[in-house]
Amino acid sequence: SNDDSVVTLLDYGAGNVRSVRNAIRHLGFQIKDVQTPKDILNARRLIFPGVGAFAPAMDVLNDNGMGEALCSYIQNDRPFLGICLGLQLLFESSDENGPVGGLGMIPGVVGRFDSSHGFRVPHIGWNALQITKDSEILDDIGNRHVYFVHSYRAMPSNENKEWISSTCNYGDEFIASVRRGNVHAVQFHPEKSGDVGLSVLRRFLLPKSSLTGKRTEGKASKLAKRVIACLDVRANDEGDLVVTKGDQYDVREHAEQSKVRNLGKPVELAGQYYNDGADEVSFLNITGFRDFPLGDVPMLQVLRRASENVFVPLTVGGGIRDFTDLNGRYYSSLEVASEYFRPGADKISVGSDAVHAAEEYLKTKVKTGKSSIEQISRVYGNQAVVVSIDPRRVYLNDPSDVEFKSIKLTTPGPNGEEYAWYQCTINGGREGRPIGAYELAKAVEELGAGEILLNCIDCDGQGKGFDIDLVKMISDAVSIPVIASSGAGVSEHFSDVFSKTNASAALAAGIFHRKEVPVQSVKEHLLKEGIEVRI
Ligand code: 1PR
Repeated sequence: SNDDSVVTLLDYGAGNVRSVRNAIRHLGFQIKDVQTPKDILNARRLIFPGVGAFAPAMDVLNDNGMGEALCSYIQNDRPFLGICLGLQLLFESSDENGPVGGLGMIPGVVGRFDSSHGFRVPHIGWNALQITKDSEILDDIGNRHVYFVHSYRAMPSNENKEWISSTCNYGDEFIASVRRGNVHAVQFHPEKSGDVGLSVLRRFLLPKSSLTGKRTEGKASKLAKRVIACLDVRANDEGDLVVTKGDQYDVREHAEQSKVRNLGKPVELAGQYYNDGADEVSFLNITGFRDFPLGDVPMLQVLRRASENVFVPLTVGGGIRDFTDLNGRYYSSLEVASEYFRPGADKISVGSDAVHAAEEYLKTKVKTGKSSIEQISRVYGNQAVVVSIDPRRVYLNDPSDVEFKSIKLTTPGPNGEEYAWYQCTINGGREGRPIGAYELAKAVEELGAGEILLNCIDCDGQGKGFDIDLVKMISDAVSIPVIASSGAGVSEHFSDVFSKTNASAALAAGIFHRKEVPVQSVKEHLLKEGIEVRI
């Protein structure tokens, strides 16, 4: 095509590249999908957002001549932008379920992050970059943060140093971007990195002559602590999807004839939180345990519309499990999750079904591969699977009264109890199960969860702060990132949870919906306290 507004996209169908499509469209470009190797050779500019695992991606490229076309396109110095796995595939090989051979354009082996020095894997979140050479597409970044999500990375060496345009630190120094002539690739996700990320795409897409501004220096930063806005969504009594918020999971108004509390429209609020600087937005379909989520067309519509304007990661949860509908048609939890990924979710969150899976796994010690966590992480990667834990405190006088891990409380219980264990619940807190938050967290990590969203029913909606004892126990027990949730009332609660625990992120709902504390004030407070955040 000769049309300057057309971008060719290589999407081999392994996962969700909807956010890349949304970002390209948002910048005013049209997308032409690669169907044959010839489409690659004829592209004016090509974007390759690699998704999924390394080996299956290479299989697709090797099977149909796409890989060969890609190599010749790159060797001819044609405009190219690889994203995430689209960077890794350019290297010689990867250790991901391997060694597996890559396209071999850049010397080096892609290896797994070493989690032994306390660095959680996957590497999820926002870092600033050490920009090492003129890269043009990174010119607007400076000291601002970009979003990463990956467990494997390429490392700088003498053999590949002429390719490197920026690096980043996470345990080791790794390659954040490469550039040679018109060929660019980035390990981070520009389509999920807010304004800064959109500027990277814009600089790649627009002709050089139309670009202004000059390169700003950047210095690598630590991984930033994330601030997440959460929208609990359900249909109200009129059947409209609304953002609601409970007190200890009770979402009904107490005065007004028990109506579902309505705090706004999901798409609008998501857009507002994005503009306010939220690092991520989560939607929890809180009646998903009861209703069939795929019957919930409005929820899919909410995701589709939100993802058109929100360029940070979106998580969606509620009702992810194997399901048989009224007509007897069976849907695997993977199919249910795929329906959420397709309209724009970057991660899905599993609640009740994770509890069942963990109980089963602890009983049998066998990984069947059939749980929703295993099914979804196998196809979309661990980083796409969040487990939402909904525990309730059970006070104890004597920790040996239960078989579950208990903790000595900082503040004793109502009858002076010094200990508590945290009982997992399902179905929105309605049913307690014989498993503790600690046991669940460890089990789901082994099953392949990439992150834990740690709620606490006792603290939910109370505005008295996060349950520091609980967050500390869980974030010390696992090596995947933990999101602290429930109870935020003021900015200080965020600095408290980050300074006293190993939480990677903190999530709040009520204070943002009621406009008591804007996201921006939380960020400014954290910055003032010397905590690394994305501003
Ligand atoms: O079990 O896989 O169908 O998933 C259901 C999901 O819906 C779970 O993630 C569960 O946490 C959530 N959920 C179910 N019922 C409710 C409810 O409130 N009645 N909401 C519910 C959970 C908790 C947090 C909340 C924080 C912060 N919401 O997400 O946003 O506690 O609130 P705060 O800052 O106002 O204190 P499945």
